[in-house]
Amino acid sequence: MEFAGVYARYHTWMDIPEHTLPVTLLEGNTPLIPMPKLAESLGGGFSLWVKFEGMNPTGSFKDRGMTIAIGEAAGRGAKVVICASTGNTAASAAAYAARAGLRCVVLIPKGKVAAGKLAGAVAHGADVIQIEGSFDDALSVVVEISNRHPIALVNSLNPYRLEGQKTAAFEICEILGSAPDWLCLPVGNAGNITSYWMGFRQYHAAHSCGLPHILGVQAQGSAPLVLGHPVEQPETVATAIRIGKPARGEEALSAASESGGQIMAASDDEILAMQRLLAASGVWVEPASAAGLAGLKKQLDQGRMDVRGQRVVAVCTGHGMKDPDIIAKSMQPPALLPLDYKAIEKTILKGLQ
Ligand code: AN7
Repeated sequence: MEFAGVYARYHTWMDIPEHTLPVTLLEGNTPLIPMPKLAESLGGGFSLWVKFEGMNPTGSFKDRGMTIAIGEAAGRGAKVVICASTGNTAASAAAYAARAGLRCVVLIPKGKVAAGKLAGAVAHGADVIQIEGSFDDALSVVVEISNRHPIALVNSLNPYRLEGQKTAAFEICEILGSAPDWLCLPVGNAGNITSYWMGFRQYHAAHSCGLPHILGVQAQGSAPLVLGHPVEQPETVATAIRIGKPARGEEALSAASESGGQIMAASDDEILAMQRLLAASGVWVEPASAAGLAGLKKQLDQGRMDVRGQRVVAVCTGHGMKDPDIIAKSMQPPALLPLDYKAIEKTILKGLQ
C-alpha cells in the first residue's frame, strides 16, 4: 500500500473533528534503524533501534502533529495560525501552513534558535518574531493572543497535535510486532512523551501489543520535571528543549510513572558525547535528539537500569543538519591546505598511519 502521510494512514485512530482536511507532506513512516554497534558500546546484551524522526519533511517529529493541527485549523476556516517555538515547531508550522494557504506567525526566543530551523520558517514564508525572553514567555504570549483573536494555536496545547504525534508509537509496534520494553526520548514541552504514551496505550487496547517503560530525558540546565518546579532561566546546548515550564508536564509525569519508567536529566556534555556516538554510527541528530540515549547510557553506566535481553527504542526527534553550528563548535574544524599535491598527499597519508 502506498504511504500517503499520517492522516491517510491513521485518521480512523484519531479523535479529530470531521472537518479536518488532509494537509500533508507525506510525513511519518520514518525509519526504525537497528543500532548494534551503539548497543555494544553501551554494554551490549540488548537490542537497540533509533526511530529517526529527523527523516520527516521538515526534519523533525513535529510534522506528524502539524499535519493534523493545520488540517483541523484549515477545515474550520482559520486564516492564521500561531505558535511559540524553540525552532522545530516553527519550521513545521510554517511548511504546513504554506501547504494549506494559511498565514503563519511564530514567536521565538532571540538568539536561541538553531540556524536551520529559523531559515526553514523564513523560507516557508512565516512571519517570524524574535522576543527578548524565553520559549516559556513566548508560549504565554501566543496562548493569550489565540484566546483573544481568531488565530489558531498550533503548539502542543492543541490536542490535535498529540493525535498526529501518537502515530509514531503505532509505527514502532507495527515494525517490531509488539511494543519495545523501553522507549527513550527527550522531553521539552512534554507533548511528545504524552503522545507516545497515548499511542502505545491505544495500540495495546486494540492489539494487545504490550506497553513500554518510558524514559524521558531533560537537559540538566532545564529540568523542571526532575526538580519538581519550573525553571525560570533554562539553559542548555540542546536549545530545542530549553524549556522551563512544560505545558504538558503533568501528563509527562503520569506517562513515566504509569509505564514504570522515569524522567531524568542528562548534562550538556553527556548529550554532546551521545550526539557524536550516534554520528559515529551514521545517524546525525541535533543535540536535543541525543538526550534520550544520553539518559539511557547514564542509567546503564550507573547500574540503575538493566536492559539485558530487552528491546529498546530511542526516539531521535530531529535531524543534525538543522543545527550545524554545534558541530563547528564541538569538533575539530577541517584542515585547510594550499592546492599543492605533495602537501595534500602528506596529510592524507599521515591520517592513514
Ligand atoms: C528536536 O520546536 O518545543 O517534549 O518549539 O525540537 O514534545 O516539547 C521542540 C521540542 C525534542 C521536545 N526534540 O519535545 C519547539 C519545541 C526536538 C525538539 C523536543 C523538541 P516536546
